[in-house]
Amino acid sequence: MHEQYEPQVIESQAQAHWDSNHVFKAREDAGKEKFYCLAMFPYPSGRLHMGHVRNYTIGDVIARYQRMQGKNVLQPMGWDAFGLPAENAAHKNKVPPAKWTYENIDYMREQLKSLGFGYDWDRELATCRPEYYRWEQWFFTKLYEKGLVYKKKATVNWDPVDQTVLANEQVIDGKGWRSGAPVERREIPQWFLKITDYADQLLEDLGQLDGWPEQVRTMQANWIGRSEGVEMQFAVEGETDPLVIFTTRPDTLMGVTYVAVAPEHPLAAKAADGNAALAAFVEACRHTKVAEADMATLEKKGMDTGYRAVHPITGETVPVWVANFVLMEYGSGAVMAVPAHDQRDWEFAQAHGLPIRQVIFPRDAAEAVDLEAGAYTEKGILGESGEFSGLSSNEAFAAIAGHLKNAGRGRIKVNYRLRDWGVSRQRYWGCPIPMINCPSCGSVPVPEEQLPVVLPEDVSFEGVGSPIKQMPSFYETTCPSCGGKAERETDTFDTFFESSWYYARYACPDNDRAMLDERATYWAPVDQYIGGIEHAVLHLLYARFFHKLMRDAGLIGGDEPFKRLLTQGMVVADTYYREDASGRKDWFNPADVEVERDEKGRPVRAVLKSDGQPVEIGGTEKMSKSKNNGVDPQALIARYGADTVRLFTMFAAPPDQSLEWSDSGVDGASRFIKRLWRQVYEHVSAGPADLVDPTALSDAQKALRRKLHQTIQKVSDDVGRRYTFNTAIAANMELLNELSKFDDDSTQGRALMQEALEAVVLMLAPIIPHACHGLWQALGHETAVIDARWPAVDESALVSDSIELVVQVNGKLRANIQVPAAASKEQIEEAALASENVQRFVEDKTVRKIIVVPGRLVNVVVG
Ligand code: HQ5
Ligand code: ZN
Repeated sequence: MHEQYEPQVIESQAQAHWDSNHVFKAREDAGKEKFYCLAMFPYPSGRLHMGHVRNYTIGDVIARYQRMQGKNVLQPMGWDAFGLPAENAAHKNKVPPAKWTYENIDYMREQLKSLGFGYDWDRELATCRPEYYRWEQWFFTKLYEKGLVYKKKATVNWDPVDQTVLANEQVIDGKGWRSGAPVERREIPQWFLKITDYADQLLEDLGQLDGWPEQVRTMQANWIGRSEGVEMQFAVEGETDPLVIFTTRPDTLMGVTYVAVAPEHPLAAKAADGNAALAAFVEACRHTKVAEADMATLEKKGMDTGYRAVHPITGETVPVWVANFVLMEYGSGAVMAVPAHDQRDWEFAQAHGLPIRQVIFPRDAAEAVDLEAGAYTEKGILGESGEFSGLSSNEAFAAIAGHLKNAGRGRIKVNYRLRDWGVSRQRYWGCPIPMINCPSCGSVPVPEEQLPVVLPEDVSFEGVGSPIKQMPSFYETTCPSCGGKAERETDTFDTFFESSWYYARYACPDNDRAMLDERATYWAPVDQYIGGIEHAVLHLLYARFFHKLMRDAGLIGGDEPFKRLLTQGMVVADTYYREDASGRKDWFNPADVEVERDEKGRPVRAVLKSDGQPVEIGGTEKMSKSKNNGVDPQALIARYGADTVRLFTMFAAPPDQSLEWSDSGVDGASRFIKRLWRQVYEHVSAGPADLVDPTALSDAQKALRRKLHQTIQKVSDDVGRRYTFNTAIAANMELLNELSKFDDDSTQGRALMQEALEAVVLMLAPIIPHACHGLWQALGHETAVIDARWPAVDESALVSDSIELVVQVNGKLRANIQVPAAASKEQIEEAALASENVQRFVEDKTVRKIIVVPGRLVNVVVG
């Protein structure tokens, strides 16, 4: 063993051992309990971010811990390789997206390897490879045959800079999430997956996910948005087709004063025909840059169509308006408006002078309702509602639904907020959608034997738009159905398509005959999934949906893909800047700044190292390029070694909290490993140690051994159940402190030191696996620590064999004594009287009586 801890040497030795022995190769073994540990695979963006390091360290610690429990562990890694960044880089650097992507993968793979993560690299996959995406193309055609895929023209969020459709949650404050450009609404033909067919299951099965954070389950439930209501028909005067309208508040039906339709509604188009002003309004709405998220705060614009709708109960007619706040994609594109009891309807009515009719009254007659100030949206008692007056809102729900049903004009319906998943993207760097458009047959799926539809990788990336849309060699084809000339679909899949099933493909990435095989059933579900909260809604919902689709196609077992979910917090760091006269901020990297801190470690003053002049302190924020507060993991690995980086990221915060970057924390982590190394070095330098003989220990030795096993107990719980790795590390640090003070060269003393150091090395092995590899060898083991088991708690070491009693003299506390746990009454009395303090108070008095309360106290009565 080297006296000095040399991370570079140790780490390459440990990694060489793992590599040459293929220790992380996972094999299906029905005789062993499996554990599938998965961290969300990265976009190959160029270099690892500290956030990745944190995410993957958490996963690796859990995987290594489970391995030490004797489980058959699978921990794979791969690349979410399609997507916009590669295209952006291609434009910027004039390299094809494929080349950029593969180079990044090669670089980042080396980074992951240098961190010592225990991946089964034989299962590595990249979603941009035809071996991978051919199967999602195949699956898509199967879903098409099942009727779970359809094409429709739809209004989409259009990002005019990135030239692509955005999902609703990619629109932030009406702007594209990457480009920041104001989003427009457009209508284009799109492919959709019928996720709404699974809405009820996706909601219901959340009940199985008790290993998920409550917050994420709630987000999913809200996104699915189940509501019960009534769907009814409002006839339109002079028209054959009625308006179909859904409401969750049928109790307010008697308060309808108008009906509103979306600008894209057919009735709006019909009304606009020959009404130039209305046509202009409808056209203006089409170009209004507004996303769904902003609908609530939108200025309520509208125009009367001139049509009149017939109230399904009273038979009265109300005007039909076109309104910009009604979305064609939600429900039928028509809503009944009850301005007295819906705030949006109220705002619209106020803006356009429409009547407001109150039909819901507070239960408490004393409660005031001010319809001048806004809508009254509470439930209550119906009034001005004909035969329904006097009913509560809940009673009225049933009564009005029943009335409509009997009249053949409505029914109770469950509605979901969830929309079908639009998977088309007008981008190049994605998986080609395997469909052919034939002038005579329409949409025809690419037959299985013609799959995969390979995306050409060698493309020039000069112009705007997708190169394959300008490449006849790609899109010109013949129709598989009639043999005539036809064109391929040139849209590609949303990249969430690839990430929806990768977890299953890791089970059998080499299968070139099937999407999945029985190995997927062996490994599914993922026992522990680890990733960022940014994927709480979409990725996780789509993956859950895909799992059910694959289950229903007989490809995999179980209902859910991810049994347990851990969402790790962000990595944040201090920010520093200078502001110029125009208010523009120039951000400086923390590495280039000299900081003075207060006793709590908060920065109070900072100067730029290069010029010694002050910079402003901007607070802690998520590490980002824009604030230049990122710390490059590579530089840290080079300086301290991977174990220090791993230890710091696990020690600085519990995994679900944000982690504040601190250079001194990194130093501290490095010092701790050195201290551990030193302690082991000193111990083994004195030669081999015996095994502990628990019956031969002194009191001090017993106390230390108790501390050791208490630590094992706590750390096992922290790592195995609570996932509070920070407190597990702290407990080991505390134990090591005790060990360094334990100066005992006796045979049992050295045996105990050996036992304790071994336990520390085992407990830290998942976190600092390289150092522990070296230390385990140094402690005299032939086999490597990677093959060792997690230390067991020796229950007998936990029980203390002496107890403390308080001794009173005439009822006054005079002393504390230690007696053997098994001491007899006579022995206790003897020990109490022998205590110096007790003797002082007894002096020459006569002991009348001694009362012993077992386990608690002794009272000596003198007089
Ligand atoms: C983090 C950072 C950066 C990343 N490919 C997708 C993805 O998010 C995942 C798919 C399953 C949809 C975390 C992030 C995620 C993992 C990979 N991370 N802080 N890729 N600054 O490269 O915590 O939350 O962006 O779990 O690393 O991130 S990724
Ligand atoms: Zn055809």
